[in-house]
Amino acid sequence: MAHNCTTAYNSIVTTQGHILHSETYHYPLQPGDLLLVDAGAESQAGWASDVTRTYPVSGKFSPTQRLIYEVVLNAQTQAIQAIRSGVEYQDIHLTACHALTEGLVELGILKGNPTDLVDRHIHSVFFPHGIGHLLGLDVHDMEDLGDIAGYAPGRARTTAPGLKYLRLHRPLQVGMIVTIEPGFYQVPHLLQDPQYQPFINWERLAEFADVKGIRIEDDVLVTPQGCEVLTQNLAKEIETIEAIMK
Ligand SMILES: [Mn+2]
Repeated sequence: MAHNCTTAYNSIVTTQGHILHSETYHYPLQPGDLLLVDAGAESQAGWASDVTRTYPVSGKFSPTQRLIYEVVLNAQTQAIQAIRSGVEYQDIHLTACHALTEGLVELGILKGNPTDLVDRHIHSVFFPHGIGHLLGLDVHDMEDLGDIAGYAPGRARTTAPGLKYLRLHRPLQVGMIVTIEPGFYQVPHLLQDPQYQPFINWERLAEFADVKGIRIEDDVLVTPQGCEVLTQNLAKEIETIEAIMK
């Protein structure tokens, strides 16, 4: 508002981060909660931004929140580092899926070999959406036209659980702006899905009950040299967030 912007879409501000696209705010903030804030400005000329951060209501992440946050942040960092012209956006998505899965195996939440787990789309139990989308005059730019802009000619959505929500399936080009927004969510109906059961360590997962949903989202411009994170000034490291909240 200070810069004469409006919101680019209905903000998601919630302690129930596992409810994707929730636009209701009926939950009082409790000290142990995480507050997920997905809110972006739209400039006077109509250009959209799309940013998500996840904050500990108390000002300090709990040890379990910290562990999962670091896994999500590492997945996001690895995905951003892989961005350059010519790279398939789907491979950026898979880079994040792999990093996330590897982290969850290391924490003892998922059982198995990370590469096998991603091949079998098991990561989608905790990360059930795509890594991001095109950003422009609309927040999901051109999606009102279906996948015409998002999918290269001859490509169509798959039905595979780990890929079907991918909103962009093209090689990246200089000048594109994409979002990179991996997350971790405990969605009850997905956790109950039989296909995932053999791969989840329930006893271990129960220790992470205070992590309902974490997402970290930045807007990234593809440049001739690689990429530029346009939203990098908004803190996302645990130490920085806790210092600001102090
Ligand atoms: Mn987004």
